[in-house]
Parts: sequence; C-alpha cells; structure tokens
Amino acid sequence: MSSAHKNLSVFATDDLPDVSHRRFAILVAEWNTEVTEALFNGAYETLLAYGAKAENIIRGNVPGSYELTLGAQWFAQRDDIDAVIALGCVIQGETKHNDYINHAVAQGLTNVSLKTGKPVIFGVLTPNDQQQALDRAGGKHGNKGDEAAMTAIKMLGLQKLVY
Ligand code: DLZ
Repeated sequence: MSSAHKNLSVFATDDLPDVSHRRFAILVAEWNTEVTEALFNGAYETLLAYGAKAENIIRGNVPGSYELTLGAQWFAQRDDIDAVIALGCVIQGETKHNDYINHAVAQGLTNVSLKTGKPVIFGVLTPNDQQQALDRAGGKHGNKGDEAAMTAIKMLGLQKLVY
C-alpha cells in the first residue's frame, strides 16, 4: 500500500481472519447431487484448510435449489451461526423453469443476507449442461464450492473490520 494511504483502515482480502471460533452452515441442494456433493466437499475442505473447526461446521440438505432460501434463513437466524454457504446446481432445461429458480434463489439469498446482516453466500451453479457444471465443481474451471467458502471467510474479515 502506498505511504499516502498509511493511516487508512483497510481489510485486504488476502489478510484473512481467524475463523477457528466462527460457525458456518453449509446448505446443499439434492438436485444434481454429483455436482452439489463436489461443491460441498470443496467448501468444507476449504473452510477446514483456512482454520475452521469441523465441530463448527453444520450441514443441511434441502430438496432443491429453490429451497436454499428458506433453509438459509433458518440457519442465518440462529445466533450461533456466523455465515451461511448455499450450494446448488440448476441446469438449463427445455422450459424457463431454471430461470425462475435462479432468480428466486439469487434474490432470496440476498434478502436473507441483508435481513440478518450475515454473509449468505450464493454458491449456485447455473450451467447449460452437466459438463459445464462438473467443470466448475472440481473440474477444469476449479470448484465454486471452494470459492464460496473463501467468500464467506473474506466477508467475516470485512465484518470484523467494520464492527
Ligand atoms: C424442479 C426443478 C428443476 C426442473 N430443476 C432443478 C435443478 O436443475 N436444480 C435444482 O436444484 N432444483 C431443480 N428443481 C427443483 C426446485 O429447486 C424445487 O425443489 C422444486 O421446484 C420444489 O419447490
């Protein structure tokens, strides 16, 4: 950082917080489980790799991605949960069903985050087909579950700076 900014209070996202006492909920949609289980593994392992304790991570399954919103609200409303990671995979179909689900989940998770003041991470893949999903669930384009976990950790770091 330049000396002109030396008194600036800043949270840099490479300056990760201690999350050893933070509690995380990971929600997993049961549609397209090959993908969502890979997302879960990525998120879970990333939380552990960055210092979260296994006993501070709780998993909840929901039937489909549409249900991530209410599930996220239930967890985020708990005093002992600091951040929620919502994982799902909505594959494009022959109708617009997927669009409705995707918009509802994105908006719903945003609402839960703002209502509870907690990080609620959108870890939902919206691919055209299953291969695109697998490419982003531990394949050639990485794992969106890892990214979702990192996003939760970074937001907790920012929250600590603000409060
Ligand atoms: C109905 C439906 C469809 C067509 N596709 C998906 C999908 O690709 N991924 C997913 O997570 N869920 C899907 N669902 C289920 C909905 O999310 C929801 O569970 C049902 O509409 C019941 O509310």
